[in-house]
Amino acid sequence: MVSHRPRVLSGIQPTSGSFHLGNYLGAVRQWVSLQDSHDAFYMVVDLHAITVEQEPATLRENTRTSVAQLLGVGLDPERCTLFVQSHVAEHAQLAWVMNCITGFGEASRMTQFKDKSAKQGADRTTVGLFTYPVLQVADILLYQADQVPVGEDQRQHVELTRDLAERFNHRYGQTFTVPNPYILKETAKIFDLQDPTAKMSKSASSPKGIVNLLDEAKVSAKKFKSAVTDTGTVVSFDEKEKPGVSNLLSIYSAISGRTVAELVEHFDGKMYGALKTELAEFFTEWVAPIQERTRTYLDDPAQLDAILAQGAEKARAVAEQTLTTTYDRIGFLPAKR
Ligand code: AQP
Repeated sequence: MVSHRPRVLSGIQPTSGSFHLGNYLGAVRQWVSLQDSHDAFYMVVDLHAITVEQEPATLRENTRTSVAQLLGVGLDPERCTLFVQSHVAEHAQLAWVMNCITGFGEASRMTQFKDKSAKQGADRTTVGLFTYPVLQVADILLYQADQVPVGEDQRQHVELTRDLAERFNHRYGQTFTVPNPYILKETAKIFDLQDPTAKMSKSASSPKGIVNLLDEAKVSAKKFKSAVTDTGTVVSFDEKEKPGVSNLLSIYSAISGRTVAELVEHFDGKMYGALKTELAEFFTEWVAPIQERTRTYLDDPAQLDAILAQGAEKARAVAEQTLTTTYDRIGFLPAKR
């Protein structure tokens, strides 16, 4: 059946044993809500993960845990296409084509590469990390996605996708949909609890500022309670003057569904400690069913495999079509079998 709903595509790396709140609030939560209004394609991007060294058994385990978490937070394989990137060979194939129309200078301007390679040092930085954004371009264009739900840190990569889609279309004729980023302002960037000027990130120097969905709830509660807050005592939302308190309010608002204004009123006359304690308690209750559902999926590997097989088949059907058209436009001879 041909869907006339706009299409969304997004991915998440299996580079950790758990998603953190930044991944969830910045991206994955939107994936769940877009399932009903959009023709949604979501994947665990294991090809992206190997741009830094991965231990094979850990990568396998993290890939399964990522899929289980996506199901645990509410993705429904009947309402979206959920798959693992390496199960669809066309990602790597289209990435090569995209590599060949990307300028070296253009790729060198990607800030995430600059940050990550600076942290890792030249000797440990791979060519794969350099071309990571181009693989991401291929991921998006393969599915002719209209929108890409991601956090703010991915905006530049979606811009690159737009540029390359337009370049290809201009050179070879209309082939790719030019996508738009789908970034929710309120949760575009969740900050580290210990350093509220830096994004919550699994490669942060200390785990104390990162809240993981699958950590024991009491560990996360402790992190909320010892979050760095700001000078003053009044609970108010001011990202410049009160980045710590504002980050806690954004998180609380996003997981509770209450507006920031409502929360500020609720904490009127109370100190920062009250906000931290209440958020820690709320989070504990909120995360329990997610953990429970994730565990249920992890306990049934055969079911996970079946979901992924079905997802890959649906994804391949679209990806094959795009790649065939792309190869033809470029001038590759069709392969006769
Ligand atoms: N702090 C964040 N706030 C909002 N959104 C975020 N995302 C990541 N961190 C935040 C969004 O999560 C999605 C999946 O990202 P990924 O698989 O690329 O994960 P990542 O970027 O590897 O996660 P980290 O923690 O940021 O890892 P490192 O430290 O390795 O860079 C994306 O849509 C991303 O925007």
